[in-house]
Amino acid sequence: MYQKIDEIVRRAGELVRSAHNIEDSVQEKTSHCDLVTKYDSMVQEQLSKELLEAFPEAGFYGEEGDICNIEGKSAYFIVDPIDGTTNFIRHARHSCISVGFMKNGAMEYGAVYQPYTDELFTAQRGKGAFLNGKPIHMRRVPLSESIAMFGSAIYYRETIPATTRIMAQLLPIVLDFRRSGSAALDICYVAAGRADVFFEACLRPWDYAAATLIAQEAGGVISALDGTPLRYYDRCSVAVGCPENHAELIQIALKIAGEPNMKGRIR
Ligand code: 2AM
Ligand code: CA
Repeated sequence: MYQKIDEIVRRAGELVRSAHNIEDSVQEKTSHCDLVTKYDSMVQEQLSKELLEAFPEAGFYGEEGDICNIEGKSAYFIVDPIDGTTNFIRHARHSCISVGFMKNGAMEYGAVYQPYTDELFTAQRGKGAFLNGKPIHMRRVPLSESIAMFGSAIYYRETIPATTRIMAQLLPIVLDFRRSGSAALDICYVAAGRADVFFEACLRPWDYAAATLIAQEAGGVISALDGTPLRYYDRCSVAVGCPENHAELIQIALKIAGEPNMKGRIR
C-alpha cells in the first residue's frame, strides 16, 4: 500500500527537478523571509490529485493555501510539496517533498524525497526507517559528541530569543552546528546518522510530520522543545535526537524557558 505513496512522491520529485525560471514566480507569503513559487502549488496539486486517487477515503492537509480537508477523516495526508523553498529558489539543490500519513491519530507512514540526490527516506510505524530501501539508524551519542542541526524559525520573530539562547548554550558543548534550510531533510539526516540532534523553535506540521516518524523509527526520540508530545495540528517547536542527546537538549530548553524574558516562548 505504502509503495504507492513512494511512487507518487518520486514523481513529484521529477516535477521539482524539471523546474525552470523559478525566479519569475517568487512571491512573499507572510513576510520577506517566507517565500513561495508557482512550483510549490503545482507540486502540491499533483500530490493531492495522485494521493487522493490512490487513497480516496483519506483527507489532505497541505502547506500551500493551508488546505485542511481532514474534518471527520480517520486518515489523512500531511504534505509539504517543497520543503526548503528558499534553497529551491536559489538553486541550492537541497529541498525535498514531504508526505506524512496520519491514521487514527498517530503517524503511520512518512516519505521524504530529495529529488536532486535521488534519496527517499521512508518509515512505517513499528517497521523501522529506510533510505532507498536500506535500514537507517540514529547514532547514540551525548551532546558532546553530537553534530547539531537547527532551523531558526526566522519568520516567527518572537522565537528569536529562544533560538539564540539555545544555540549559545549548545555551541560550547557540541561538535558543531549545521543549518540547511529544510527541516524535513535535517531531521532525516539525523535519522540517518549524518548529524545527531535537531531543534527548531516553531514549525508547522507539514515540515516535520513525515520526518519525525522516520527519526523515531530510526531509534530516535521526538518531542516539542519542552519535552511534550509533538502536535500535528498546530505550530510546534521540534526536538529530535537519540535518547541521550535529546534528554540533554530538553533539559537545556526547559532551563531557558524558565528565564524571566522567555515566558511562553518555548512550546
Ligand atoms: P519551507 O521551505 O517549506 O517554507 C527552515 O527553518 C524550515 O522552516 C524549512 O523547513 C521551511 O519550510 C520552514 N518554514 C518556512 N517558513 C515557515 C513558516 N511560516 N512556518 C513554519 N515553517 C516555515
Ligand atoms: Ca514548503
